[in-house]
Amino acid sequence: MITITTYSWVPPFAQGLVRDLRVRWALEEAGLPYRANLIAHPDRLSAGHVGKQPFAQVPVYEEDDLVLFESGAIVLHIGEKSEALLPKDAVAKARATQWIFAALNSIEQFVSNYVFLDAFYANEEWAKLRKPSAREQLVARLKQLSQRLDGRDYLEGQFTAGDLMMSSVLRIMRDSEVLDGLPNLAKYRARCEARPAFQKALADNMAPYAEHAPAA
Ligand SMILES: N[C@@H](CCC(=O)N[C@@H](CS)C(=O)NCC(=O)O)C(=O)O
Repeated sequence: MITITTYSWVPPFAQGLVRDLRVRWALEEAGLPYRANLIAHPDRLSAGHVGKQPFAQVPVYEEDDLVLFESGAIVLHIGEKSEALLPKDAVAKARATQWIFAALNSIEQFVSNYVFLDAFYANEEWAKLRKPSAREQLVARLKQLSQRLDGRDYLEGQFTAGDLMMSSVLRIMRDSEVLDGLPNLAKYRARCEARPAFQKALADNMAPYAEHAPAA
């Protein structure tokens, strides 16, 4: 049985964003059953966990003898198991795969650089000074993505693991209004998130938080 390790509880600003969501979504699209191994946030530092995830983060994916970290590598691995995520045709598969890397390498760093300023450093003077240039860099990248998406529903015409990862990265901006200026990207994110597999994954990602919420 595939096992996904993730946190039993995270603060509200992170709920619905923890990266096990990407993995759960991929498993739902592929129709593969799995179980969740929930750990408390401090337990990410345990020797046992760091042995599986060297950066003391989640998610971790386990399947028989295989232990994987990095959500991109995990989604790629799951994608190999299902044409719902990666086409069999070599060219189509390579094109879908490039979007997984584009999401993680060419977009996510700009999203994180911007969103983290408010999420973690909102009261820091340096963060206030950095915000306009971080936003400018982010918007420049998003405009390029928006142009490429053009009139398509999905980046390569049909939904692939590349869309799963790209829309997951766009989701990190859910509390910002940045996508308001790029309506085709906002609609693209909504289209991806309307998929039943995403909705199931999100419900399962959120369910443990109510049960494990710290006593007030
Ligand atoms: N590049 C990693 C990033 C993993 C990551 O950022 N995990 C976060 C949760 S979404 C985490 O465990 N953060 C805990 C911490 O750094 O304290 C991946 O995509 O799997």
